Amino acid sequence: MADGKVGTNLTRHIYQKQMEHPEATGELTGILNQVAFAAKIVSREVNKAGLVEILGLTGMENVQGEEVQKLDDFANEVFINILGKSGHFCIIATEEEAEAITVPEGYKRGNYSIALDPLDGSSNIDFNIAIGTIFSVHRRVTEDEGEGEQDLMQPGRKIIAAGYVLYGSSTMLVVSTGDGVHGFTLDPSVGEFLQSHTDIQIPDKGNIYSINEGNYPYWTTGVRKYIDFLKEKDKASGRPYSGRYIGSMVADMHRTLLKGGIFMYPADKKDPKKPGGKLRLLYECAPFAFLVAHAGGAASTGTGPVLDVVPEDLHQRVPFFAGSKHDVSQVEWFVGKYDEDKE
Ligand code: AHM
Ligand code: MG
Repeated sequence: MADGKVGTNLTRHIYQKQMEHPEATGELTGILNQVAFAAKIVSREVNKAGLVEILGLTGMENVQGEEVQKLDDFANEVFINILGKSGHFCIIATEEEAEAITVPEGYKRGNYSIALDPLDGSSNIDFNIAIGTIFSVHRRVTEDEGEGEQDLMQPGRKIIAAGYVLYGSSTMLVVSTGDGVHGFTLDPSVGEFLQSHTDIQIPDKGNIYSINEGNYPYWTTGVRKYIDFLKEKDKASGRPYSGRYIGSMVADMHRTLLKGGIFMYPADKKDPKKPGGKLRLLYECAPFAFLVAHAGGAASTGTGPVLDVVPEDLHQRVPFFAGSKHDVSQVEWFVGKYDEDKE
């Protein structure tokens, strides 16, 4: 039987942090609670996903005669609904929606903006492989209605809170409000996120690289040479780096945060319409850049910090290299040496 000792849950953790800053308004506590609430609902559906196939296929009716929604559409709606009506936000952008979303009629317009990818890892959703939610929060900079998009178009440097939810073998929420990176694991029996990781720090150097190597022919010379280099004997360990690639950024970055090494999605020449690679600045790269920076790591576009990129478009894509400081500076060196022409 349990001994009755209970760790800290997410709410208490944020509340304690808030007490350390008497000037805090408590809004961040409210924001993270609302994100956690939405994440619990999405987590419940993710866990049932395999059964949906048995009950009725997406877009068709299940046995109760209800329409079964696609999981990513469901997650998108849950987050928009909960966050839009929370009173904390003036504007919301999600990877699923072409335009930013304003607060519904009758609800308070808050002091923050939030950008999120409600369910990242779309290619893994149907296969019982880890997927996730990514989010970042900025303080509102506009005063008037109608100017809202500017509240989203702020660089990662100005993020005040970011995090992700990993729907894996357990559901985890990892978050930073600029005061360390902390992890909470969902105990489904009590419906609470309990603190499981305190002050996550990325090792300065890792021995794992994570990239979709099928794109090798489409990369620049610098990136190709860097990957070739990682396959040579590493001076520190006497063996080449190991490759690990799940294809869900949240899962690959979670491992990178805990074990070190480097996660990459470089620009490639596969699709001329996507010169910045695949990953989106607002929903994927900037939040993770903020988290790795607060865990003692680094995130780069290959030529500079991701945190300094000022968004020009809601759905802008940027090349992304993130993880251990040593590894990120090494890829920057290869890019600097071989990719001056940017091919
Ligand atoms: P998504 O937003 O459509 O899910 O795409 C983003 C995902 C990331 O989670 C992952 O790192 C990447 O796409 C994988 O892409 P690829 O299949 O090209 O390797
Ligand atoms: Mg995504």
